Amino acid sequence: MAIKESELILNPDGSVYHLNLKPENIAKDIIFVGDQDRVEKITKHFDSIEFSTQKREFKTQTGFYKGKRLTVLSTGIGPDNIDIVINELDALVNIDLQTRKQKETLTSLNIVRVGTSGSLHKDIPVDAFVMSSHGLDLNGMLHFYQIDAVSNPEIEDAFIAYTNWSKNKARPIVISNSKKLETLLDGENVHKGITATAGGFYGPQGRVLRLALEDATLNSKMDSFHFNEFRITNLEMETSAIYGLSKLLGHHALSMNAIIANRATGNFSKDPKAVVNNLIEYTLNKLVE
Ligand code: R1P
Repeated sequence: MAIKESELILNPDGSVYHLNLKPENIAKDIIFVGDQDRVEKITKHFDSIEFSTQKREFKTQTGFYKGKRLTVLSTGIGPDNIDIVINELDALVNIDLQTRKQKETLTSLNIVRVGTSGSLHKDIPVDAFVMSSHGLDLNGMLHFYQIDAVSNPEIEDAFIAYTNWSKNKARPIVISNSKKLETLLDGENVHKGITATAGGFYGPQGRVLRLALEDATLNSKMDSFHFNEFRITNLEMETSAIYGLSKLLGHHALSMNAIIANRATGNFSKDPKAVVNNLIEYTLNKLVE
């Protein structure tokens, strides 16, 4: 059955609706960043750039780094944007946009997020790198999909019991990374742990300005939560959505986080641009190793 025009919206030039991209515009290896201004901080290292476009917060550039074709794409902030980005990227490789039918042979993309994040532990200081072993979904977007095949109920139930998670909030979901990309991007000074993904920056991450929180102790409970060798290392707004949708659609995904804030000590990096640049260079070089 062909997917209707209202469900898979294409622009007049045949590109997908939000990302403004056609199939030939993207590489199979894709770097996600949140901030659209970070795209060129990556592609300035490229040998050449063959394609650039931008619509809203979704800026894309494709080119070559040390001979490898890479696409860099900004997702903007939050899991709602990740729903748009991953579904439209998947459509570009796995749906024939002319016939509007799923292709017989499916393609797996390699997706690496280079993000910024806040650490929850004193021993993961500002300016460190964290690789996300899992995404811990605290926002609920993924519950609109059939997620049983990718979730980890044992860890989720332990987390729900430990934090006395409110029934009024979406059930947390734990999704693991791509082991293939974990091996490729691994390095000596890289911390590893569960990355919690919130659906907001203030209350959903425990920040209080003028509004009281449903559970003011949640961050400290997350800080001390353990499951086997895993602990929750950091808090941001995209990883669990990237891991969940990628796994469901057959893509490989890994999040690399530059720690710019330490929520346990209250410290903020003296030079956040430098730590992000270091992570960009680290990631690019690992991708071509
Ligand atoms: C919030 O300021 C944004 O910064 C973090 C959060 O996940 C959120 O997107 O990541 P990025 O720097 O990758 O956008």
